[in-house]
Amino acid sequence: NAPSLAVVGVTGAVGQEFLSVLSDRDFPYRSIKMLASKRSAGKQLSFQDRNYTIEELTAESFDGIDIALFSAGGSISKQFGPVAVEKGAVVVDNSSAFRMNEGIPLVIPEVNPEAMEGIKVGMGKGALIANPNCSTIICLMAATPLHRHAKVQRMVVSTYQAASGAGAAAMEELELQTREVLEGKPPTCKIFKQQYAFNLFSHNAPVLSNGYNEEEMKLVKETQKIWNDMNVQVTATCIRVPVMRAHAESVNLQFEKPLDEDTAKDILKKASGVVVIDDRASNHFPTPLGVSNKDDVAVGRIRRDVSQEGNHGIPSRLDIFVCGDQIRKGAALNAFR
Ligand code: 11C
Repeated sequence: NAPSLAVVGVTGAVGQEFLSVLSDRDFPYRSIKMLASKRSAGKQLSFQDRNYTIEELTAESFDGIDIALFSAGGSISKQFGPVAVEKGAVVVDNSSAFRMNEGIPLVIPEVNPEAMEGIKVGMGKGALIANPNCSTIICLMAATPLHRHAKVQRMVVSTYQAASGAGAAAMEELELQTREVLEGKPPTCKIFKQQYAFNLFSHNAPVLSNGYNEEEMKLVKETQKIWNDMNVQVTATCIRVPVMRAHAESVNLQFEKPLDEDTAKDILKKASGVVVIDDRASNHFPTPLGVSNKDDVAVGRIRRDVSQEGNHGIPSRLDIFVCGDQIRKGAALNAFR
């Protein structure tokens, strides 16, 4: 019996991508409820040759729902996630609201599917699964196959994050500002406080007392939870770049055991959800545009870290460069595997 679905935040960038992924994967369902805020309620939405009326999200929205896909921000998840679970739905929540809660599985299906063990859809027994932050998903899709082989001790991540991570309105702002700047007009700054087109800046998440911003600390803490290893050392610098919908990340990995670049390349070529683009001769490597609208994360620039030359010649540090579609693998697709 195919499940009944609810998409919460269906008008947002991730909500729309949930629908694309449902369609692309021919995901079976018997009914689907399109849920959003009061502002969007009553609007029409066409999906798979059917017209739907967007409904206002209320506690009653989840009566008879088997799977609820949430992407409407943390406060909506906090308010309605537990209600949906109480009513027997399996909630996949894309917000940060419950990610670090003990007992809530934080899952990348290719990395730690075991964390979802025991959760069953359509049995009337609700559960909540948290989707990690997009930059964590993209990073760990590439780092985990190597971690399984040689155990990561320390990881240094630098991100180049797209507009889509800040939502559909930020994508519109990037497009509008680009036009404005080219026309010599002052850029409209509504979502971000500063000019975004032809610029880049430190990630817009709040900066914490330790000097890291929240986005950076998500990479630290989510990695430790997903890998179930509180000792793995992670540091990150997160930057917003004027790219539309795919994140790029430079990752330096220090392993416990030796791992040379050829072995690493072979491991990544066999990894599910990963493609290797690493053509040194023609300087061809992953790009955000190249992975846009794609399911797989692309990895390249796989090379030995030369700063370890003095390390008794033991190849145990590598640099890699990863790109992944933020909306698709970084959010919507991750909910489906
Ligand atoms: C970004 N990753 O690219 C962020 C946005 O915890 O789900 C998503 C924040 C989150 O800006």
